[in-house]
Amino acid sequence: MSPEHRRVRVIDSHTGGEPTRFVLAGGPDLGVGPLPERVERFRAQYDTFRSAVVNEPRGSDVVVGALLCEPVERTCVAGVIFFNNVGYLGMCGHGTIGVVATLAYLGRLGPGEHRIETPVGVVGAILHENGEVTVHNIASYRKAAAVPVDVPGYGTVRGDVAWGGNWFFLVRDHSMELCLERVEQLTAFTWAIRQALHAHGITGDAGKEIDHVELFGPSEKADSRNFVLCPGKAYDRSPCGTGTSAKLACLYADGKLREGQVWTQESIVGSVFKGSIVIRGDQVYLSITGSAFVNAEADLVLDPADPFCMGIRE
Ligand code: PYC
Repeated sequence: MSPEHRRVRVIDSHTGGEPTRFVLAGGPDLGVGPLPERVERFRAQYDTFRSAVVNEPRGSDVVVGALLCEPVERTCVAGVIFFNNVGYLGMCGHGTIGVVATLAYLGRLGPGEHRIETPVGVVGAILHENGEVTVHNIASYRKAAAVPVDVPGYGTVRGDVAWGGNWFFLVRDHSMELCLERVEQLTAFTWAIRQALHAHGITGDAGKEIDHVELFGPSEKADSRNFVLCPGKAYDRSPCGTGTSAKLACLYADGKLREGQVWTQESIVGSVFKGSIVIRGDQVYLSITGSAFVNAEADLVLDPADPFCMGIRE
């Protein structure tokens, strides 16, 4: 190992099958200040580091990265910036569960209540004695119901536009069977929806792109099964914490979910999150419970002589 080689300390985990690569040391110095500003610095000056960590040949389209940061709020056990194969996430439910399980694995926190700072706000996290983690997400809400969008090759598709820490288009009425064998068709359908939303200027608040598309169907072991297309075209192996938050905000808006009622959301690979809502003022707050397992501790090696050192990018 020469002095030119750079080491990046990571711990990998998965939450319901969806991987999280937690960067503990060797990441870029993003300075101090609010996390949204540090995300912009990350994007503008160190985006190749994002790609080096999660993209091939070290990672894959599915890997979500989490960069450990000094929190601004002293009551927080950690600050975290989530990123993926194409960019940065506001919040990440499965990733937060993975981060808490990893910090517990390292002995940096124990069972009880903790606070984690993310670019979209502080979230609460309870590590239970049995290893499960409950995330208390930021407020979620439905922006618009049953929005029609003309999707080339599929006709008019209706869905709800909702926020759960990321922007989602949630589709209940479709003819697709939600099973692993159909992942290619499901990906093609949801990608076409995403492109149609963009083409028709259908966005979240402040013109924010809707970069997650979520389909729902019946489940044999939960209240619902989903398929979630993530921003970089990978599908979420977990039931998606922010997607489940968006879903429960819509159910509440439709009068189909009461405060405290538990909703179980199954993913396309069969993993399950439990969710419920609490109302504070006129805001809907979600709790999402799931489990994560650490599956690797490693030093990534960044060799400047490697032509794919910073990952394969489109
Ligand atoms: O669990 O919120 C989530 C998530 C977002 C993207 C992938 N997983």
